[in-house]
Amino acid sequence: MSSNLQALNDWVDQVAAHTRAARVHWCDGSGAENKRLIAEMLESGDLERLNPETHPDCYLHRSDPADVARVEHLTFVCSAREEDAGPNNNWMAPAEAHALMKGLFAGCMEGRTMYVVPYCMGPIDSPLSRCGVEITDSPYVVVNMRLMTRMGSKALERIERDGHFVKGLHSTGDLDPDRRYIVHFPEELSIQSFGSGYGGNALLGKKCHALRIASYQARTEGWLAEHMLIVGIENPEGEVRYIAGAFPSACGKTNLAMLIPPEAYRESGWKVWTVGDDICWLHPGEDGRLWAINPEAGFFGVAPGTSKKTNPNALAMLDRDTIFTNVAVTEDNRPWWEGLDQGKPAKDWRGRPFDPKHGPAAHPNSRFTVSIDRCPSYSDQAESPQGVPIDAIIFGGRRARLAPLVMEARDWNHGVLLGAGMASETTAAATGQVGVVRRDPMAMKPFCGYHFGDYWKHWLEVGGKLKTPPKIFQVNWFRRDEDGGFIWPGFGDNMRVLEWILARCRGEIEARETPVGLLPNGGDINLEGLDEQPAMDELLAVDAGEWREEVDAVAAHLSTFGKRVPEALDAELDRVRQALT
Ligand code: GTP
Ligand code: SPV
Ligand code: MN
Repeated sequence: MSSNLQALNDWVDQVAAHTRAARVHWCDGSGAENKRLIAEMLESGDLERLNPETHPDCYLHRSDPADVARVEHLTFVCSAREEDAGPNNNWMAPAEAHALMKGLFAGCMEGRTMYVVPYCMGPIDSPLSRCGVEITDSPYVVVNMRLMTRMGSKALERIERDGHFVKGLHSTGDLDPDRRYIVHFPEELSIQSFGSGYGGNALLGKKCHALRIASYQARTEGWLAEHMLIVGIENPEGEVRYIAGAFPSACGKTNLAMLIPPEAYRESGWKVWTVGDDICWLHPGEDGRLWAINPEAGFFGVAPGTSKKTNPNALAMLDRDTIFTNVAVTEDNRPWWEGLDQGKPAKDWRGRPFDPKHGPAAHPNSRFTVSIDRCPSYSDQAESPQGVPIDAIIFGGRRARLAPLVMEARDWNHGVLLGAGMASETTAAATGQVGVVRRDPMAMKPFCGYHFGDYWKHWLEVGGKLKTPPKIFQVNWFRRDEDGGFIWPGFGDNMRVLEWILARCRGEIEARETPVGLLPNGGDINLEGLDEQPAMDELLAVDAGEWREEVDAVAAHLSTFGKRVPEALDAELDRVRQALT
């Protein structure tokens, strides 16, 4: 097979020759193809079948123990000029990167099948969608791409119509961490990834294409590619309003995207509709609003912490047609992870008999891959070619202290400052130390394909052109008390905060002005039905002294981006500083 696009055929031929692949397989995305690949992986040991009675068509993949998360220190943006990648990225000169990768890929698929995976990010017929082709030697990547994107013949047809596509080249290589590189060529619209089979390192449609490459394209084309969930909230009158939310990796996007409202809300008719849980492409519409599509078609969600209590919608979709990566298994071969409220682990994520001395049974970054249409709260607007209109954007992070439960920006520019100043405790989603506070602007630190200074300027420009920009909020579900426990119950109860946010968007409720933003008045967050009353005074406090330190820390952070930081952002920060003194 081949395509009727010469550029694609030539590239495939050239890669096949260079990697010395034994066979080339063009993926059509069919059920039969998927079945065949699964059977081969069961045979090779890449996959294990989970309990077919409790979990039909569910499989477990155990990755290499040294390949369990994104590797930010080995991820590069190779723009022609170093300054265009910015201090927020590792940079390598394109020629050097091409030479390095050429060496690594030489002969790396000898004896192996090379898969050509055409995919479409976004609904096949949406003008906002973009396509790519990933060449990979990993059948695990193929079956994941089939769940995560619109993959196969339909995507290829669109690529042939469009005449262009993002080129992604991937090989698991020998999984040697010293020979692992994820490199991006934004100006060439291409990606090369070698030496990892895990998540965002290997499923190139996700972070590599839909964020790093797309953010670069979005800047020149006047839109935004963001690390955001998209959720619709239906009120008792039947009106649905959409919120987009940026939270760093493993900080609650999947959970918020499919939350189940507290009982009292459900009884009065509130409903939640899931559009996306990780990536959001935002386009200014002719009506002067921002419209959002989810470029993905599936979830690659964090398993630990997922339970009937915290995320029943997720649990409901994980009992069939799911690929689990690095979870533990029970005696009767059901998937298991920390926080799951039933069963106990027999084997840990590495396949060893479970022993707490070895650490958690499931890897903290263990994941499930499942098609989004399995989600009980999947929105009927999610496939809409023009997307959904966004009323509010929220920025959140894990902060044990300081950041209040919720706060509204006074206007778009102040909101951009809140996003640029975001900080969060690091998680297991990337290799490195966990639990240290780092600045993660707009939750895009690892994903913005160009200089953050230019990125903030772009944000200001996009907002400046909107007739009705979304209101911007900052939230924090992760405030801790003296004993280290979370003060806010979180999960479904986050609906209480979303209700306040939407009431603000509709101009239905007053807020308290503080130097750092607009906060709820006492009693305005609905706490009805909570067994324990959270310490709201603490959750909504603004300590001027601590905030002055924060403003200094944000200023220091912004200054690391030099002259490209827009003046309007510095001015906004000065305004906050003044207000605090
Ligand atoms: P990525 O897929 O890495 O981008 O992560 P994500 O932002 O989608 O995070 P996810 O929703 O998967 O949550 C990550 C972890 O945070 C899980 O262990 C959740 O159980 C936990 N979590 C999510 N929401 C809340 C919350 O409101 N409160 C608390 N305490 N924990 C939460
Ligand atoms: C994240 O780390 O933000 C993820 C998982 O969503 S990965 O696909 O590995 O990027
Ligand atoms: Mn993510």
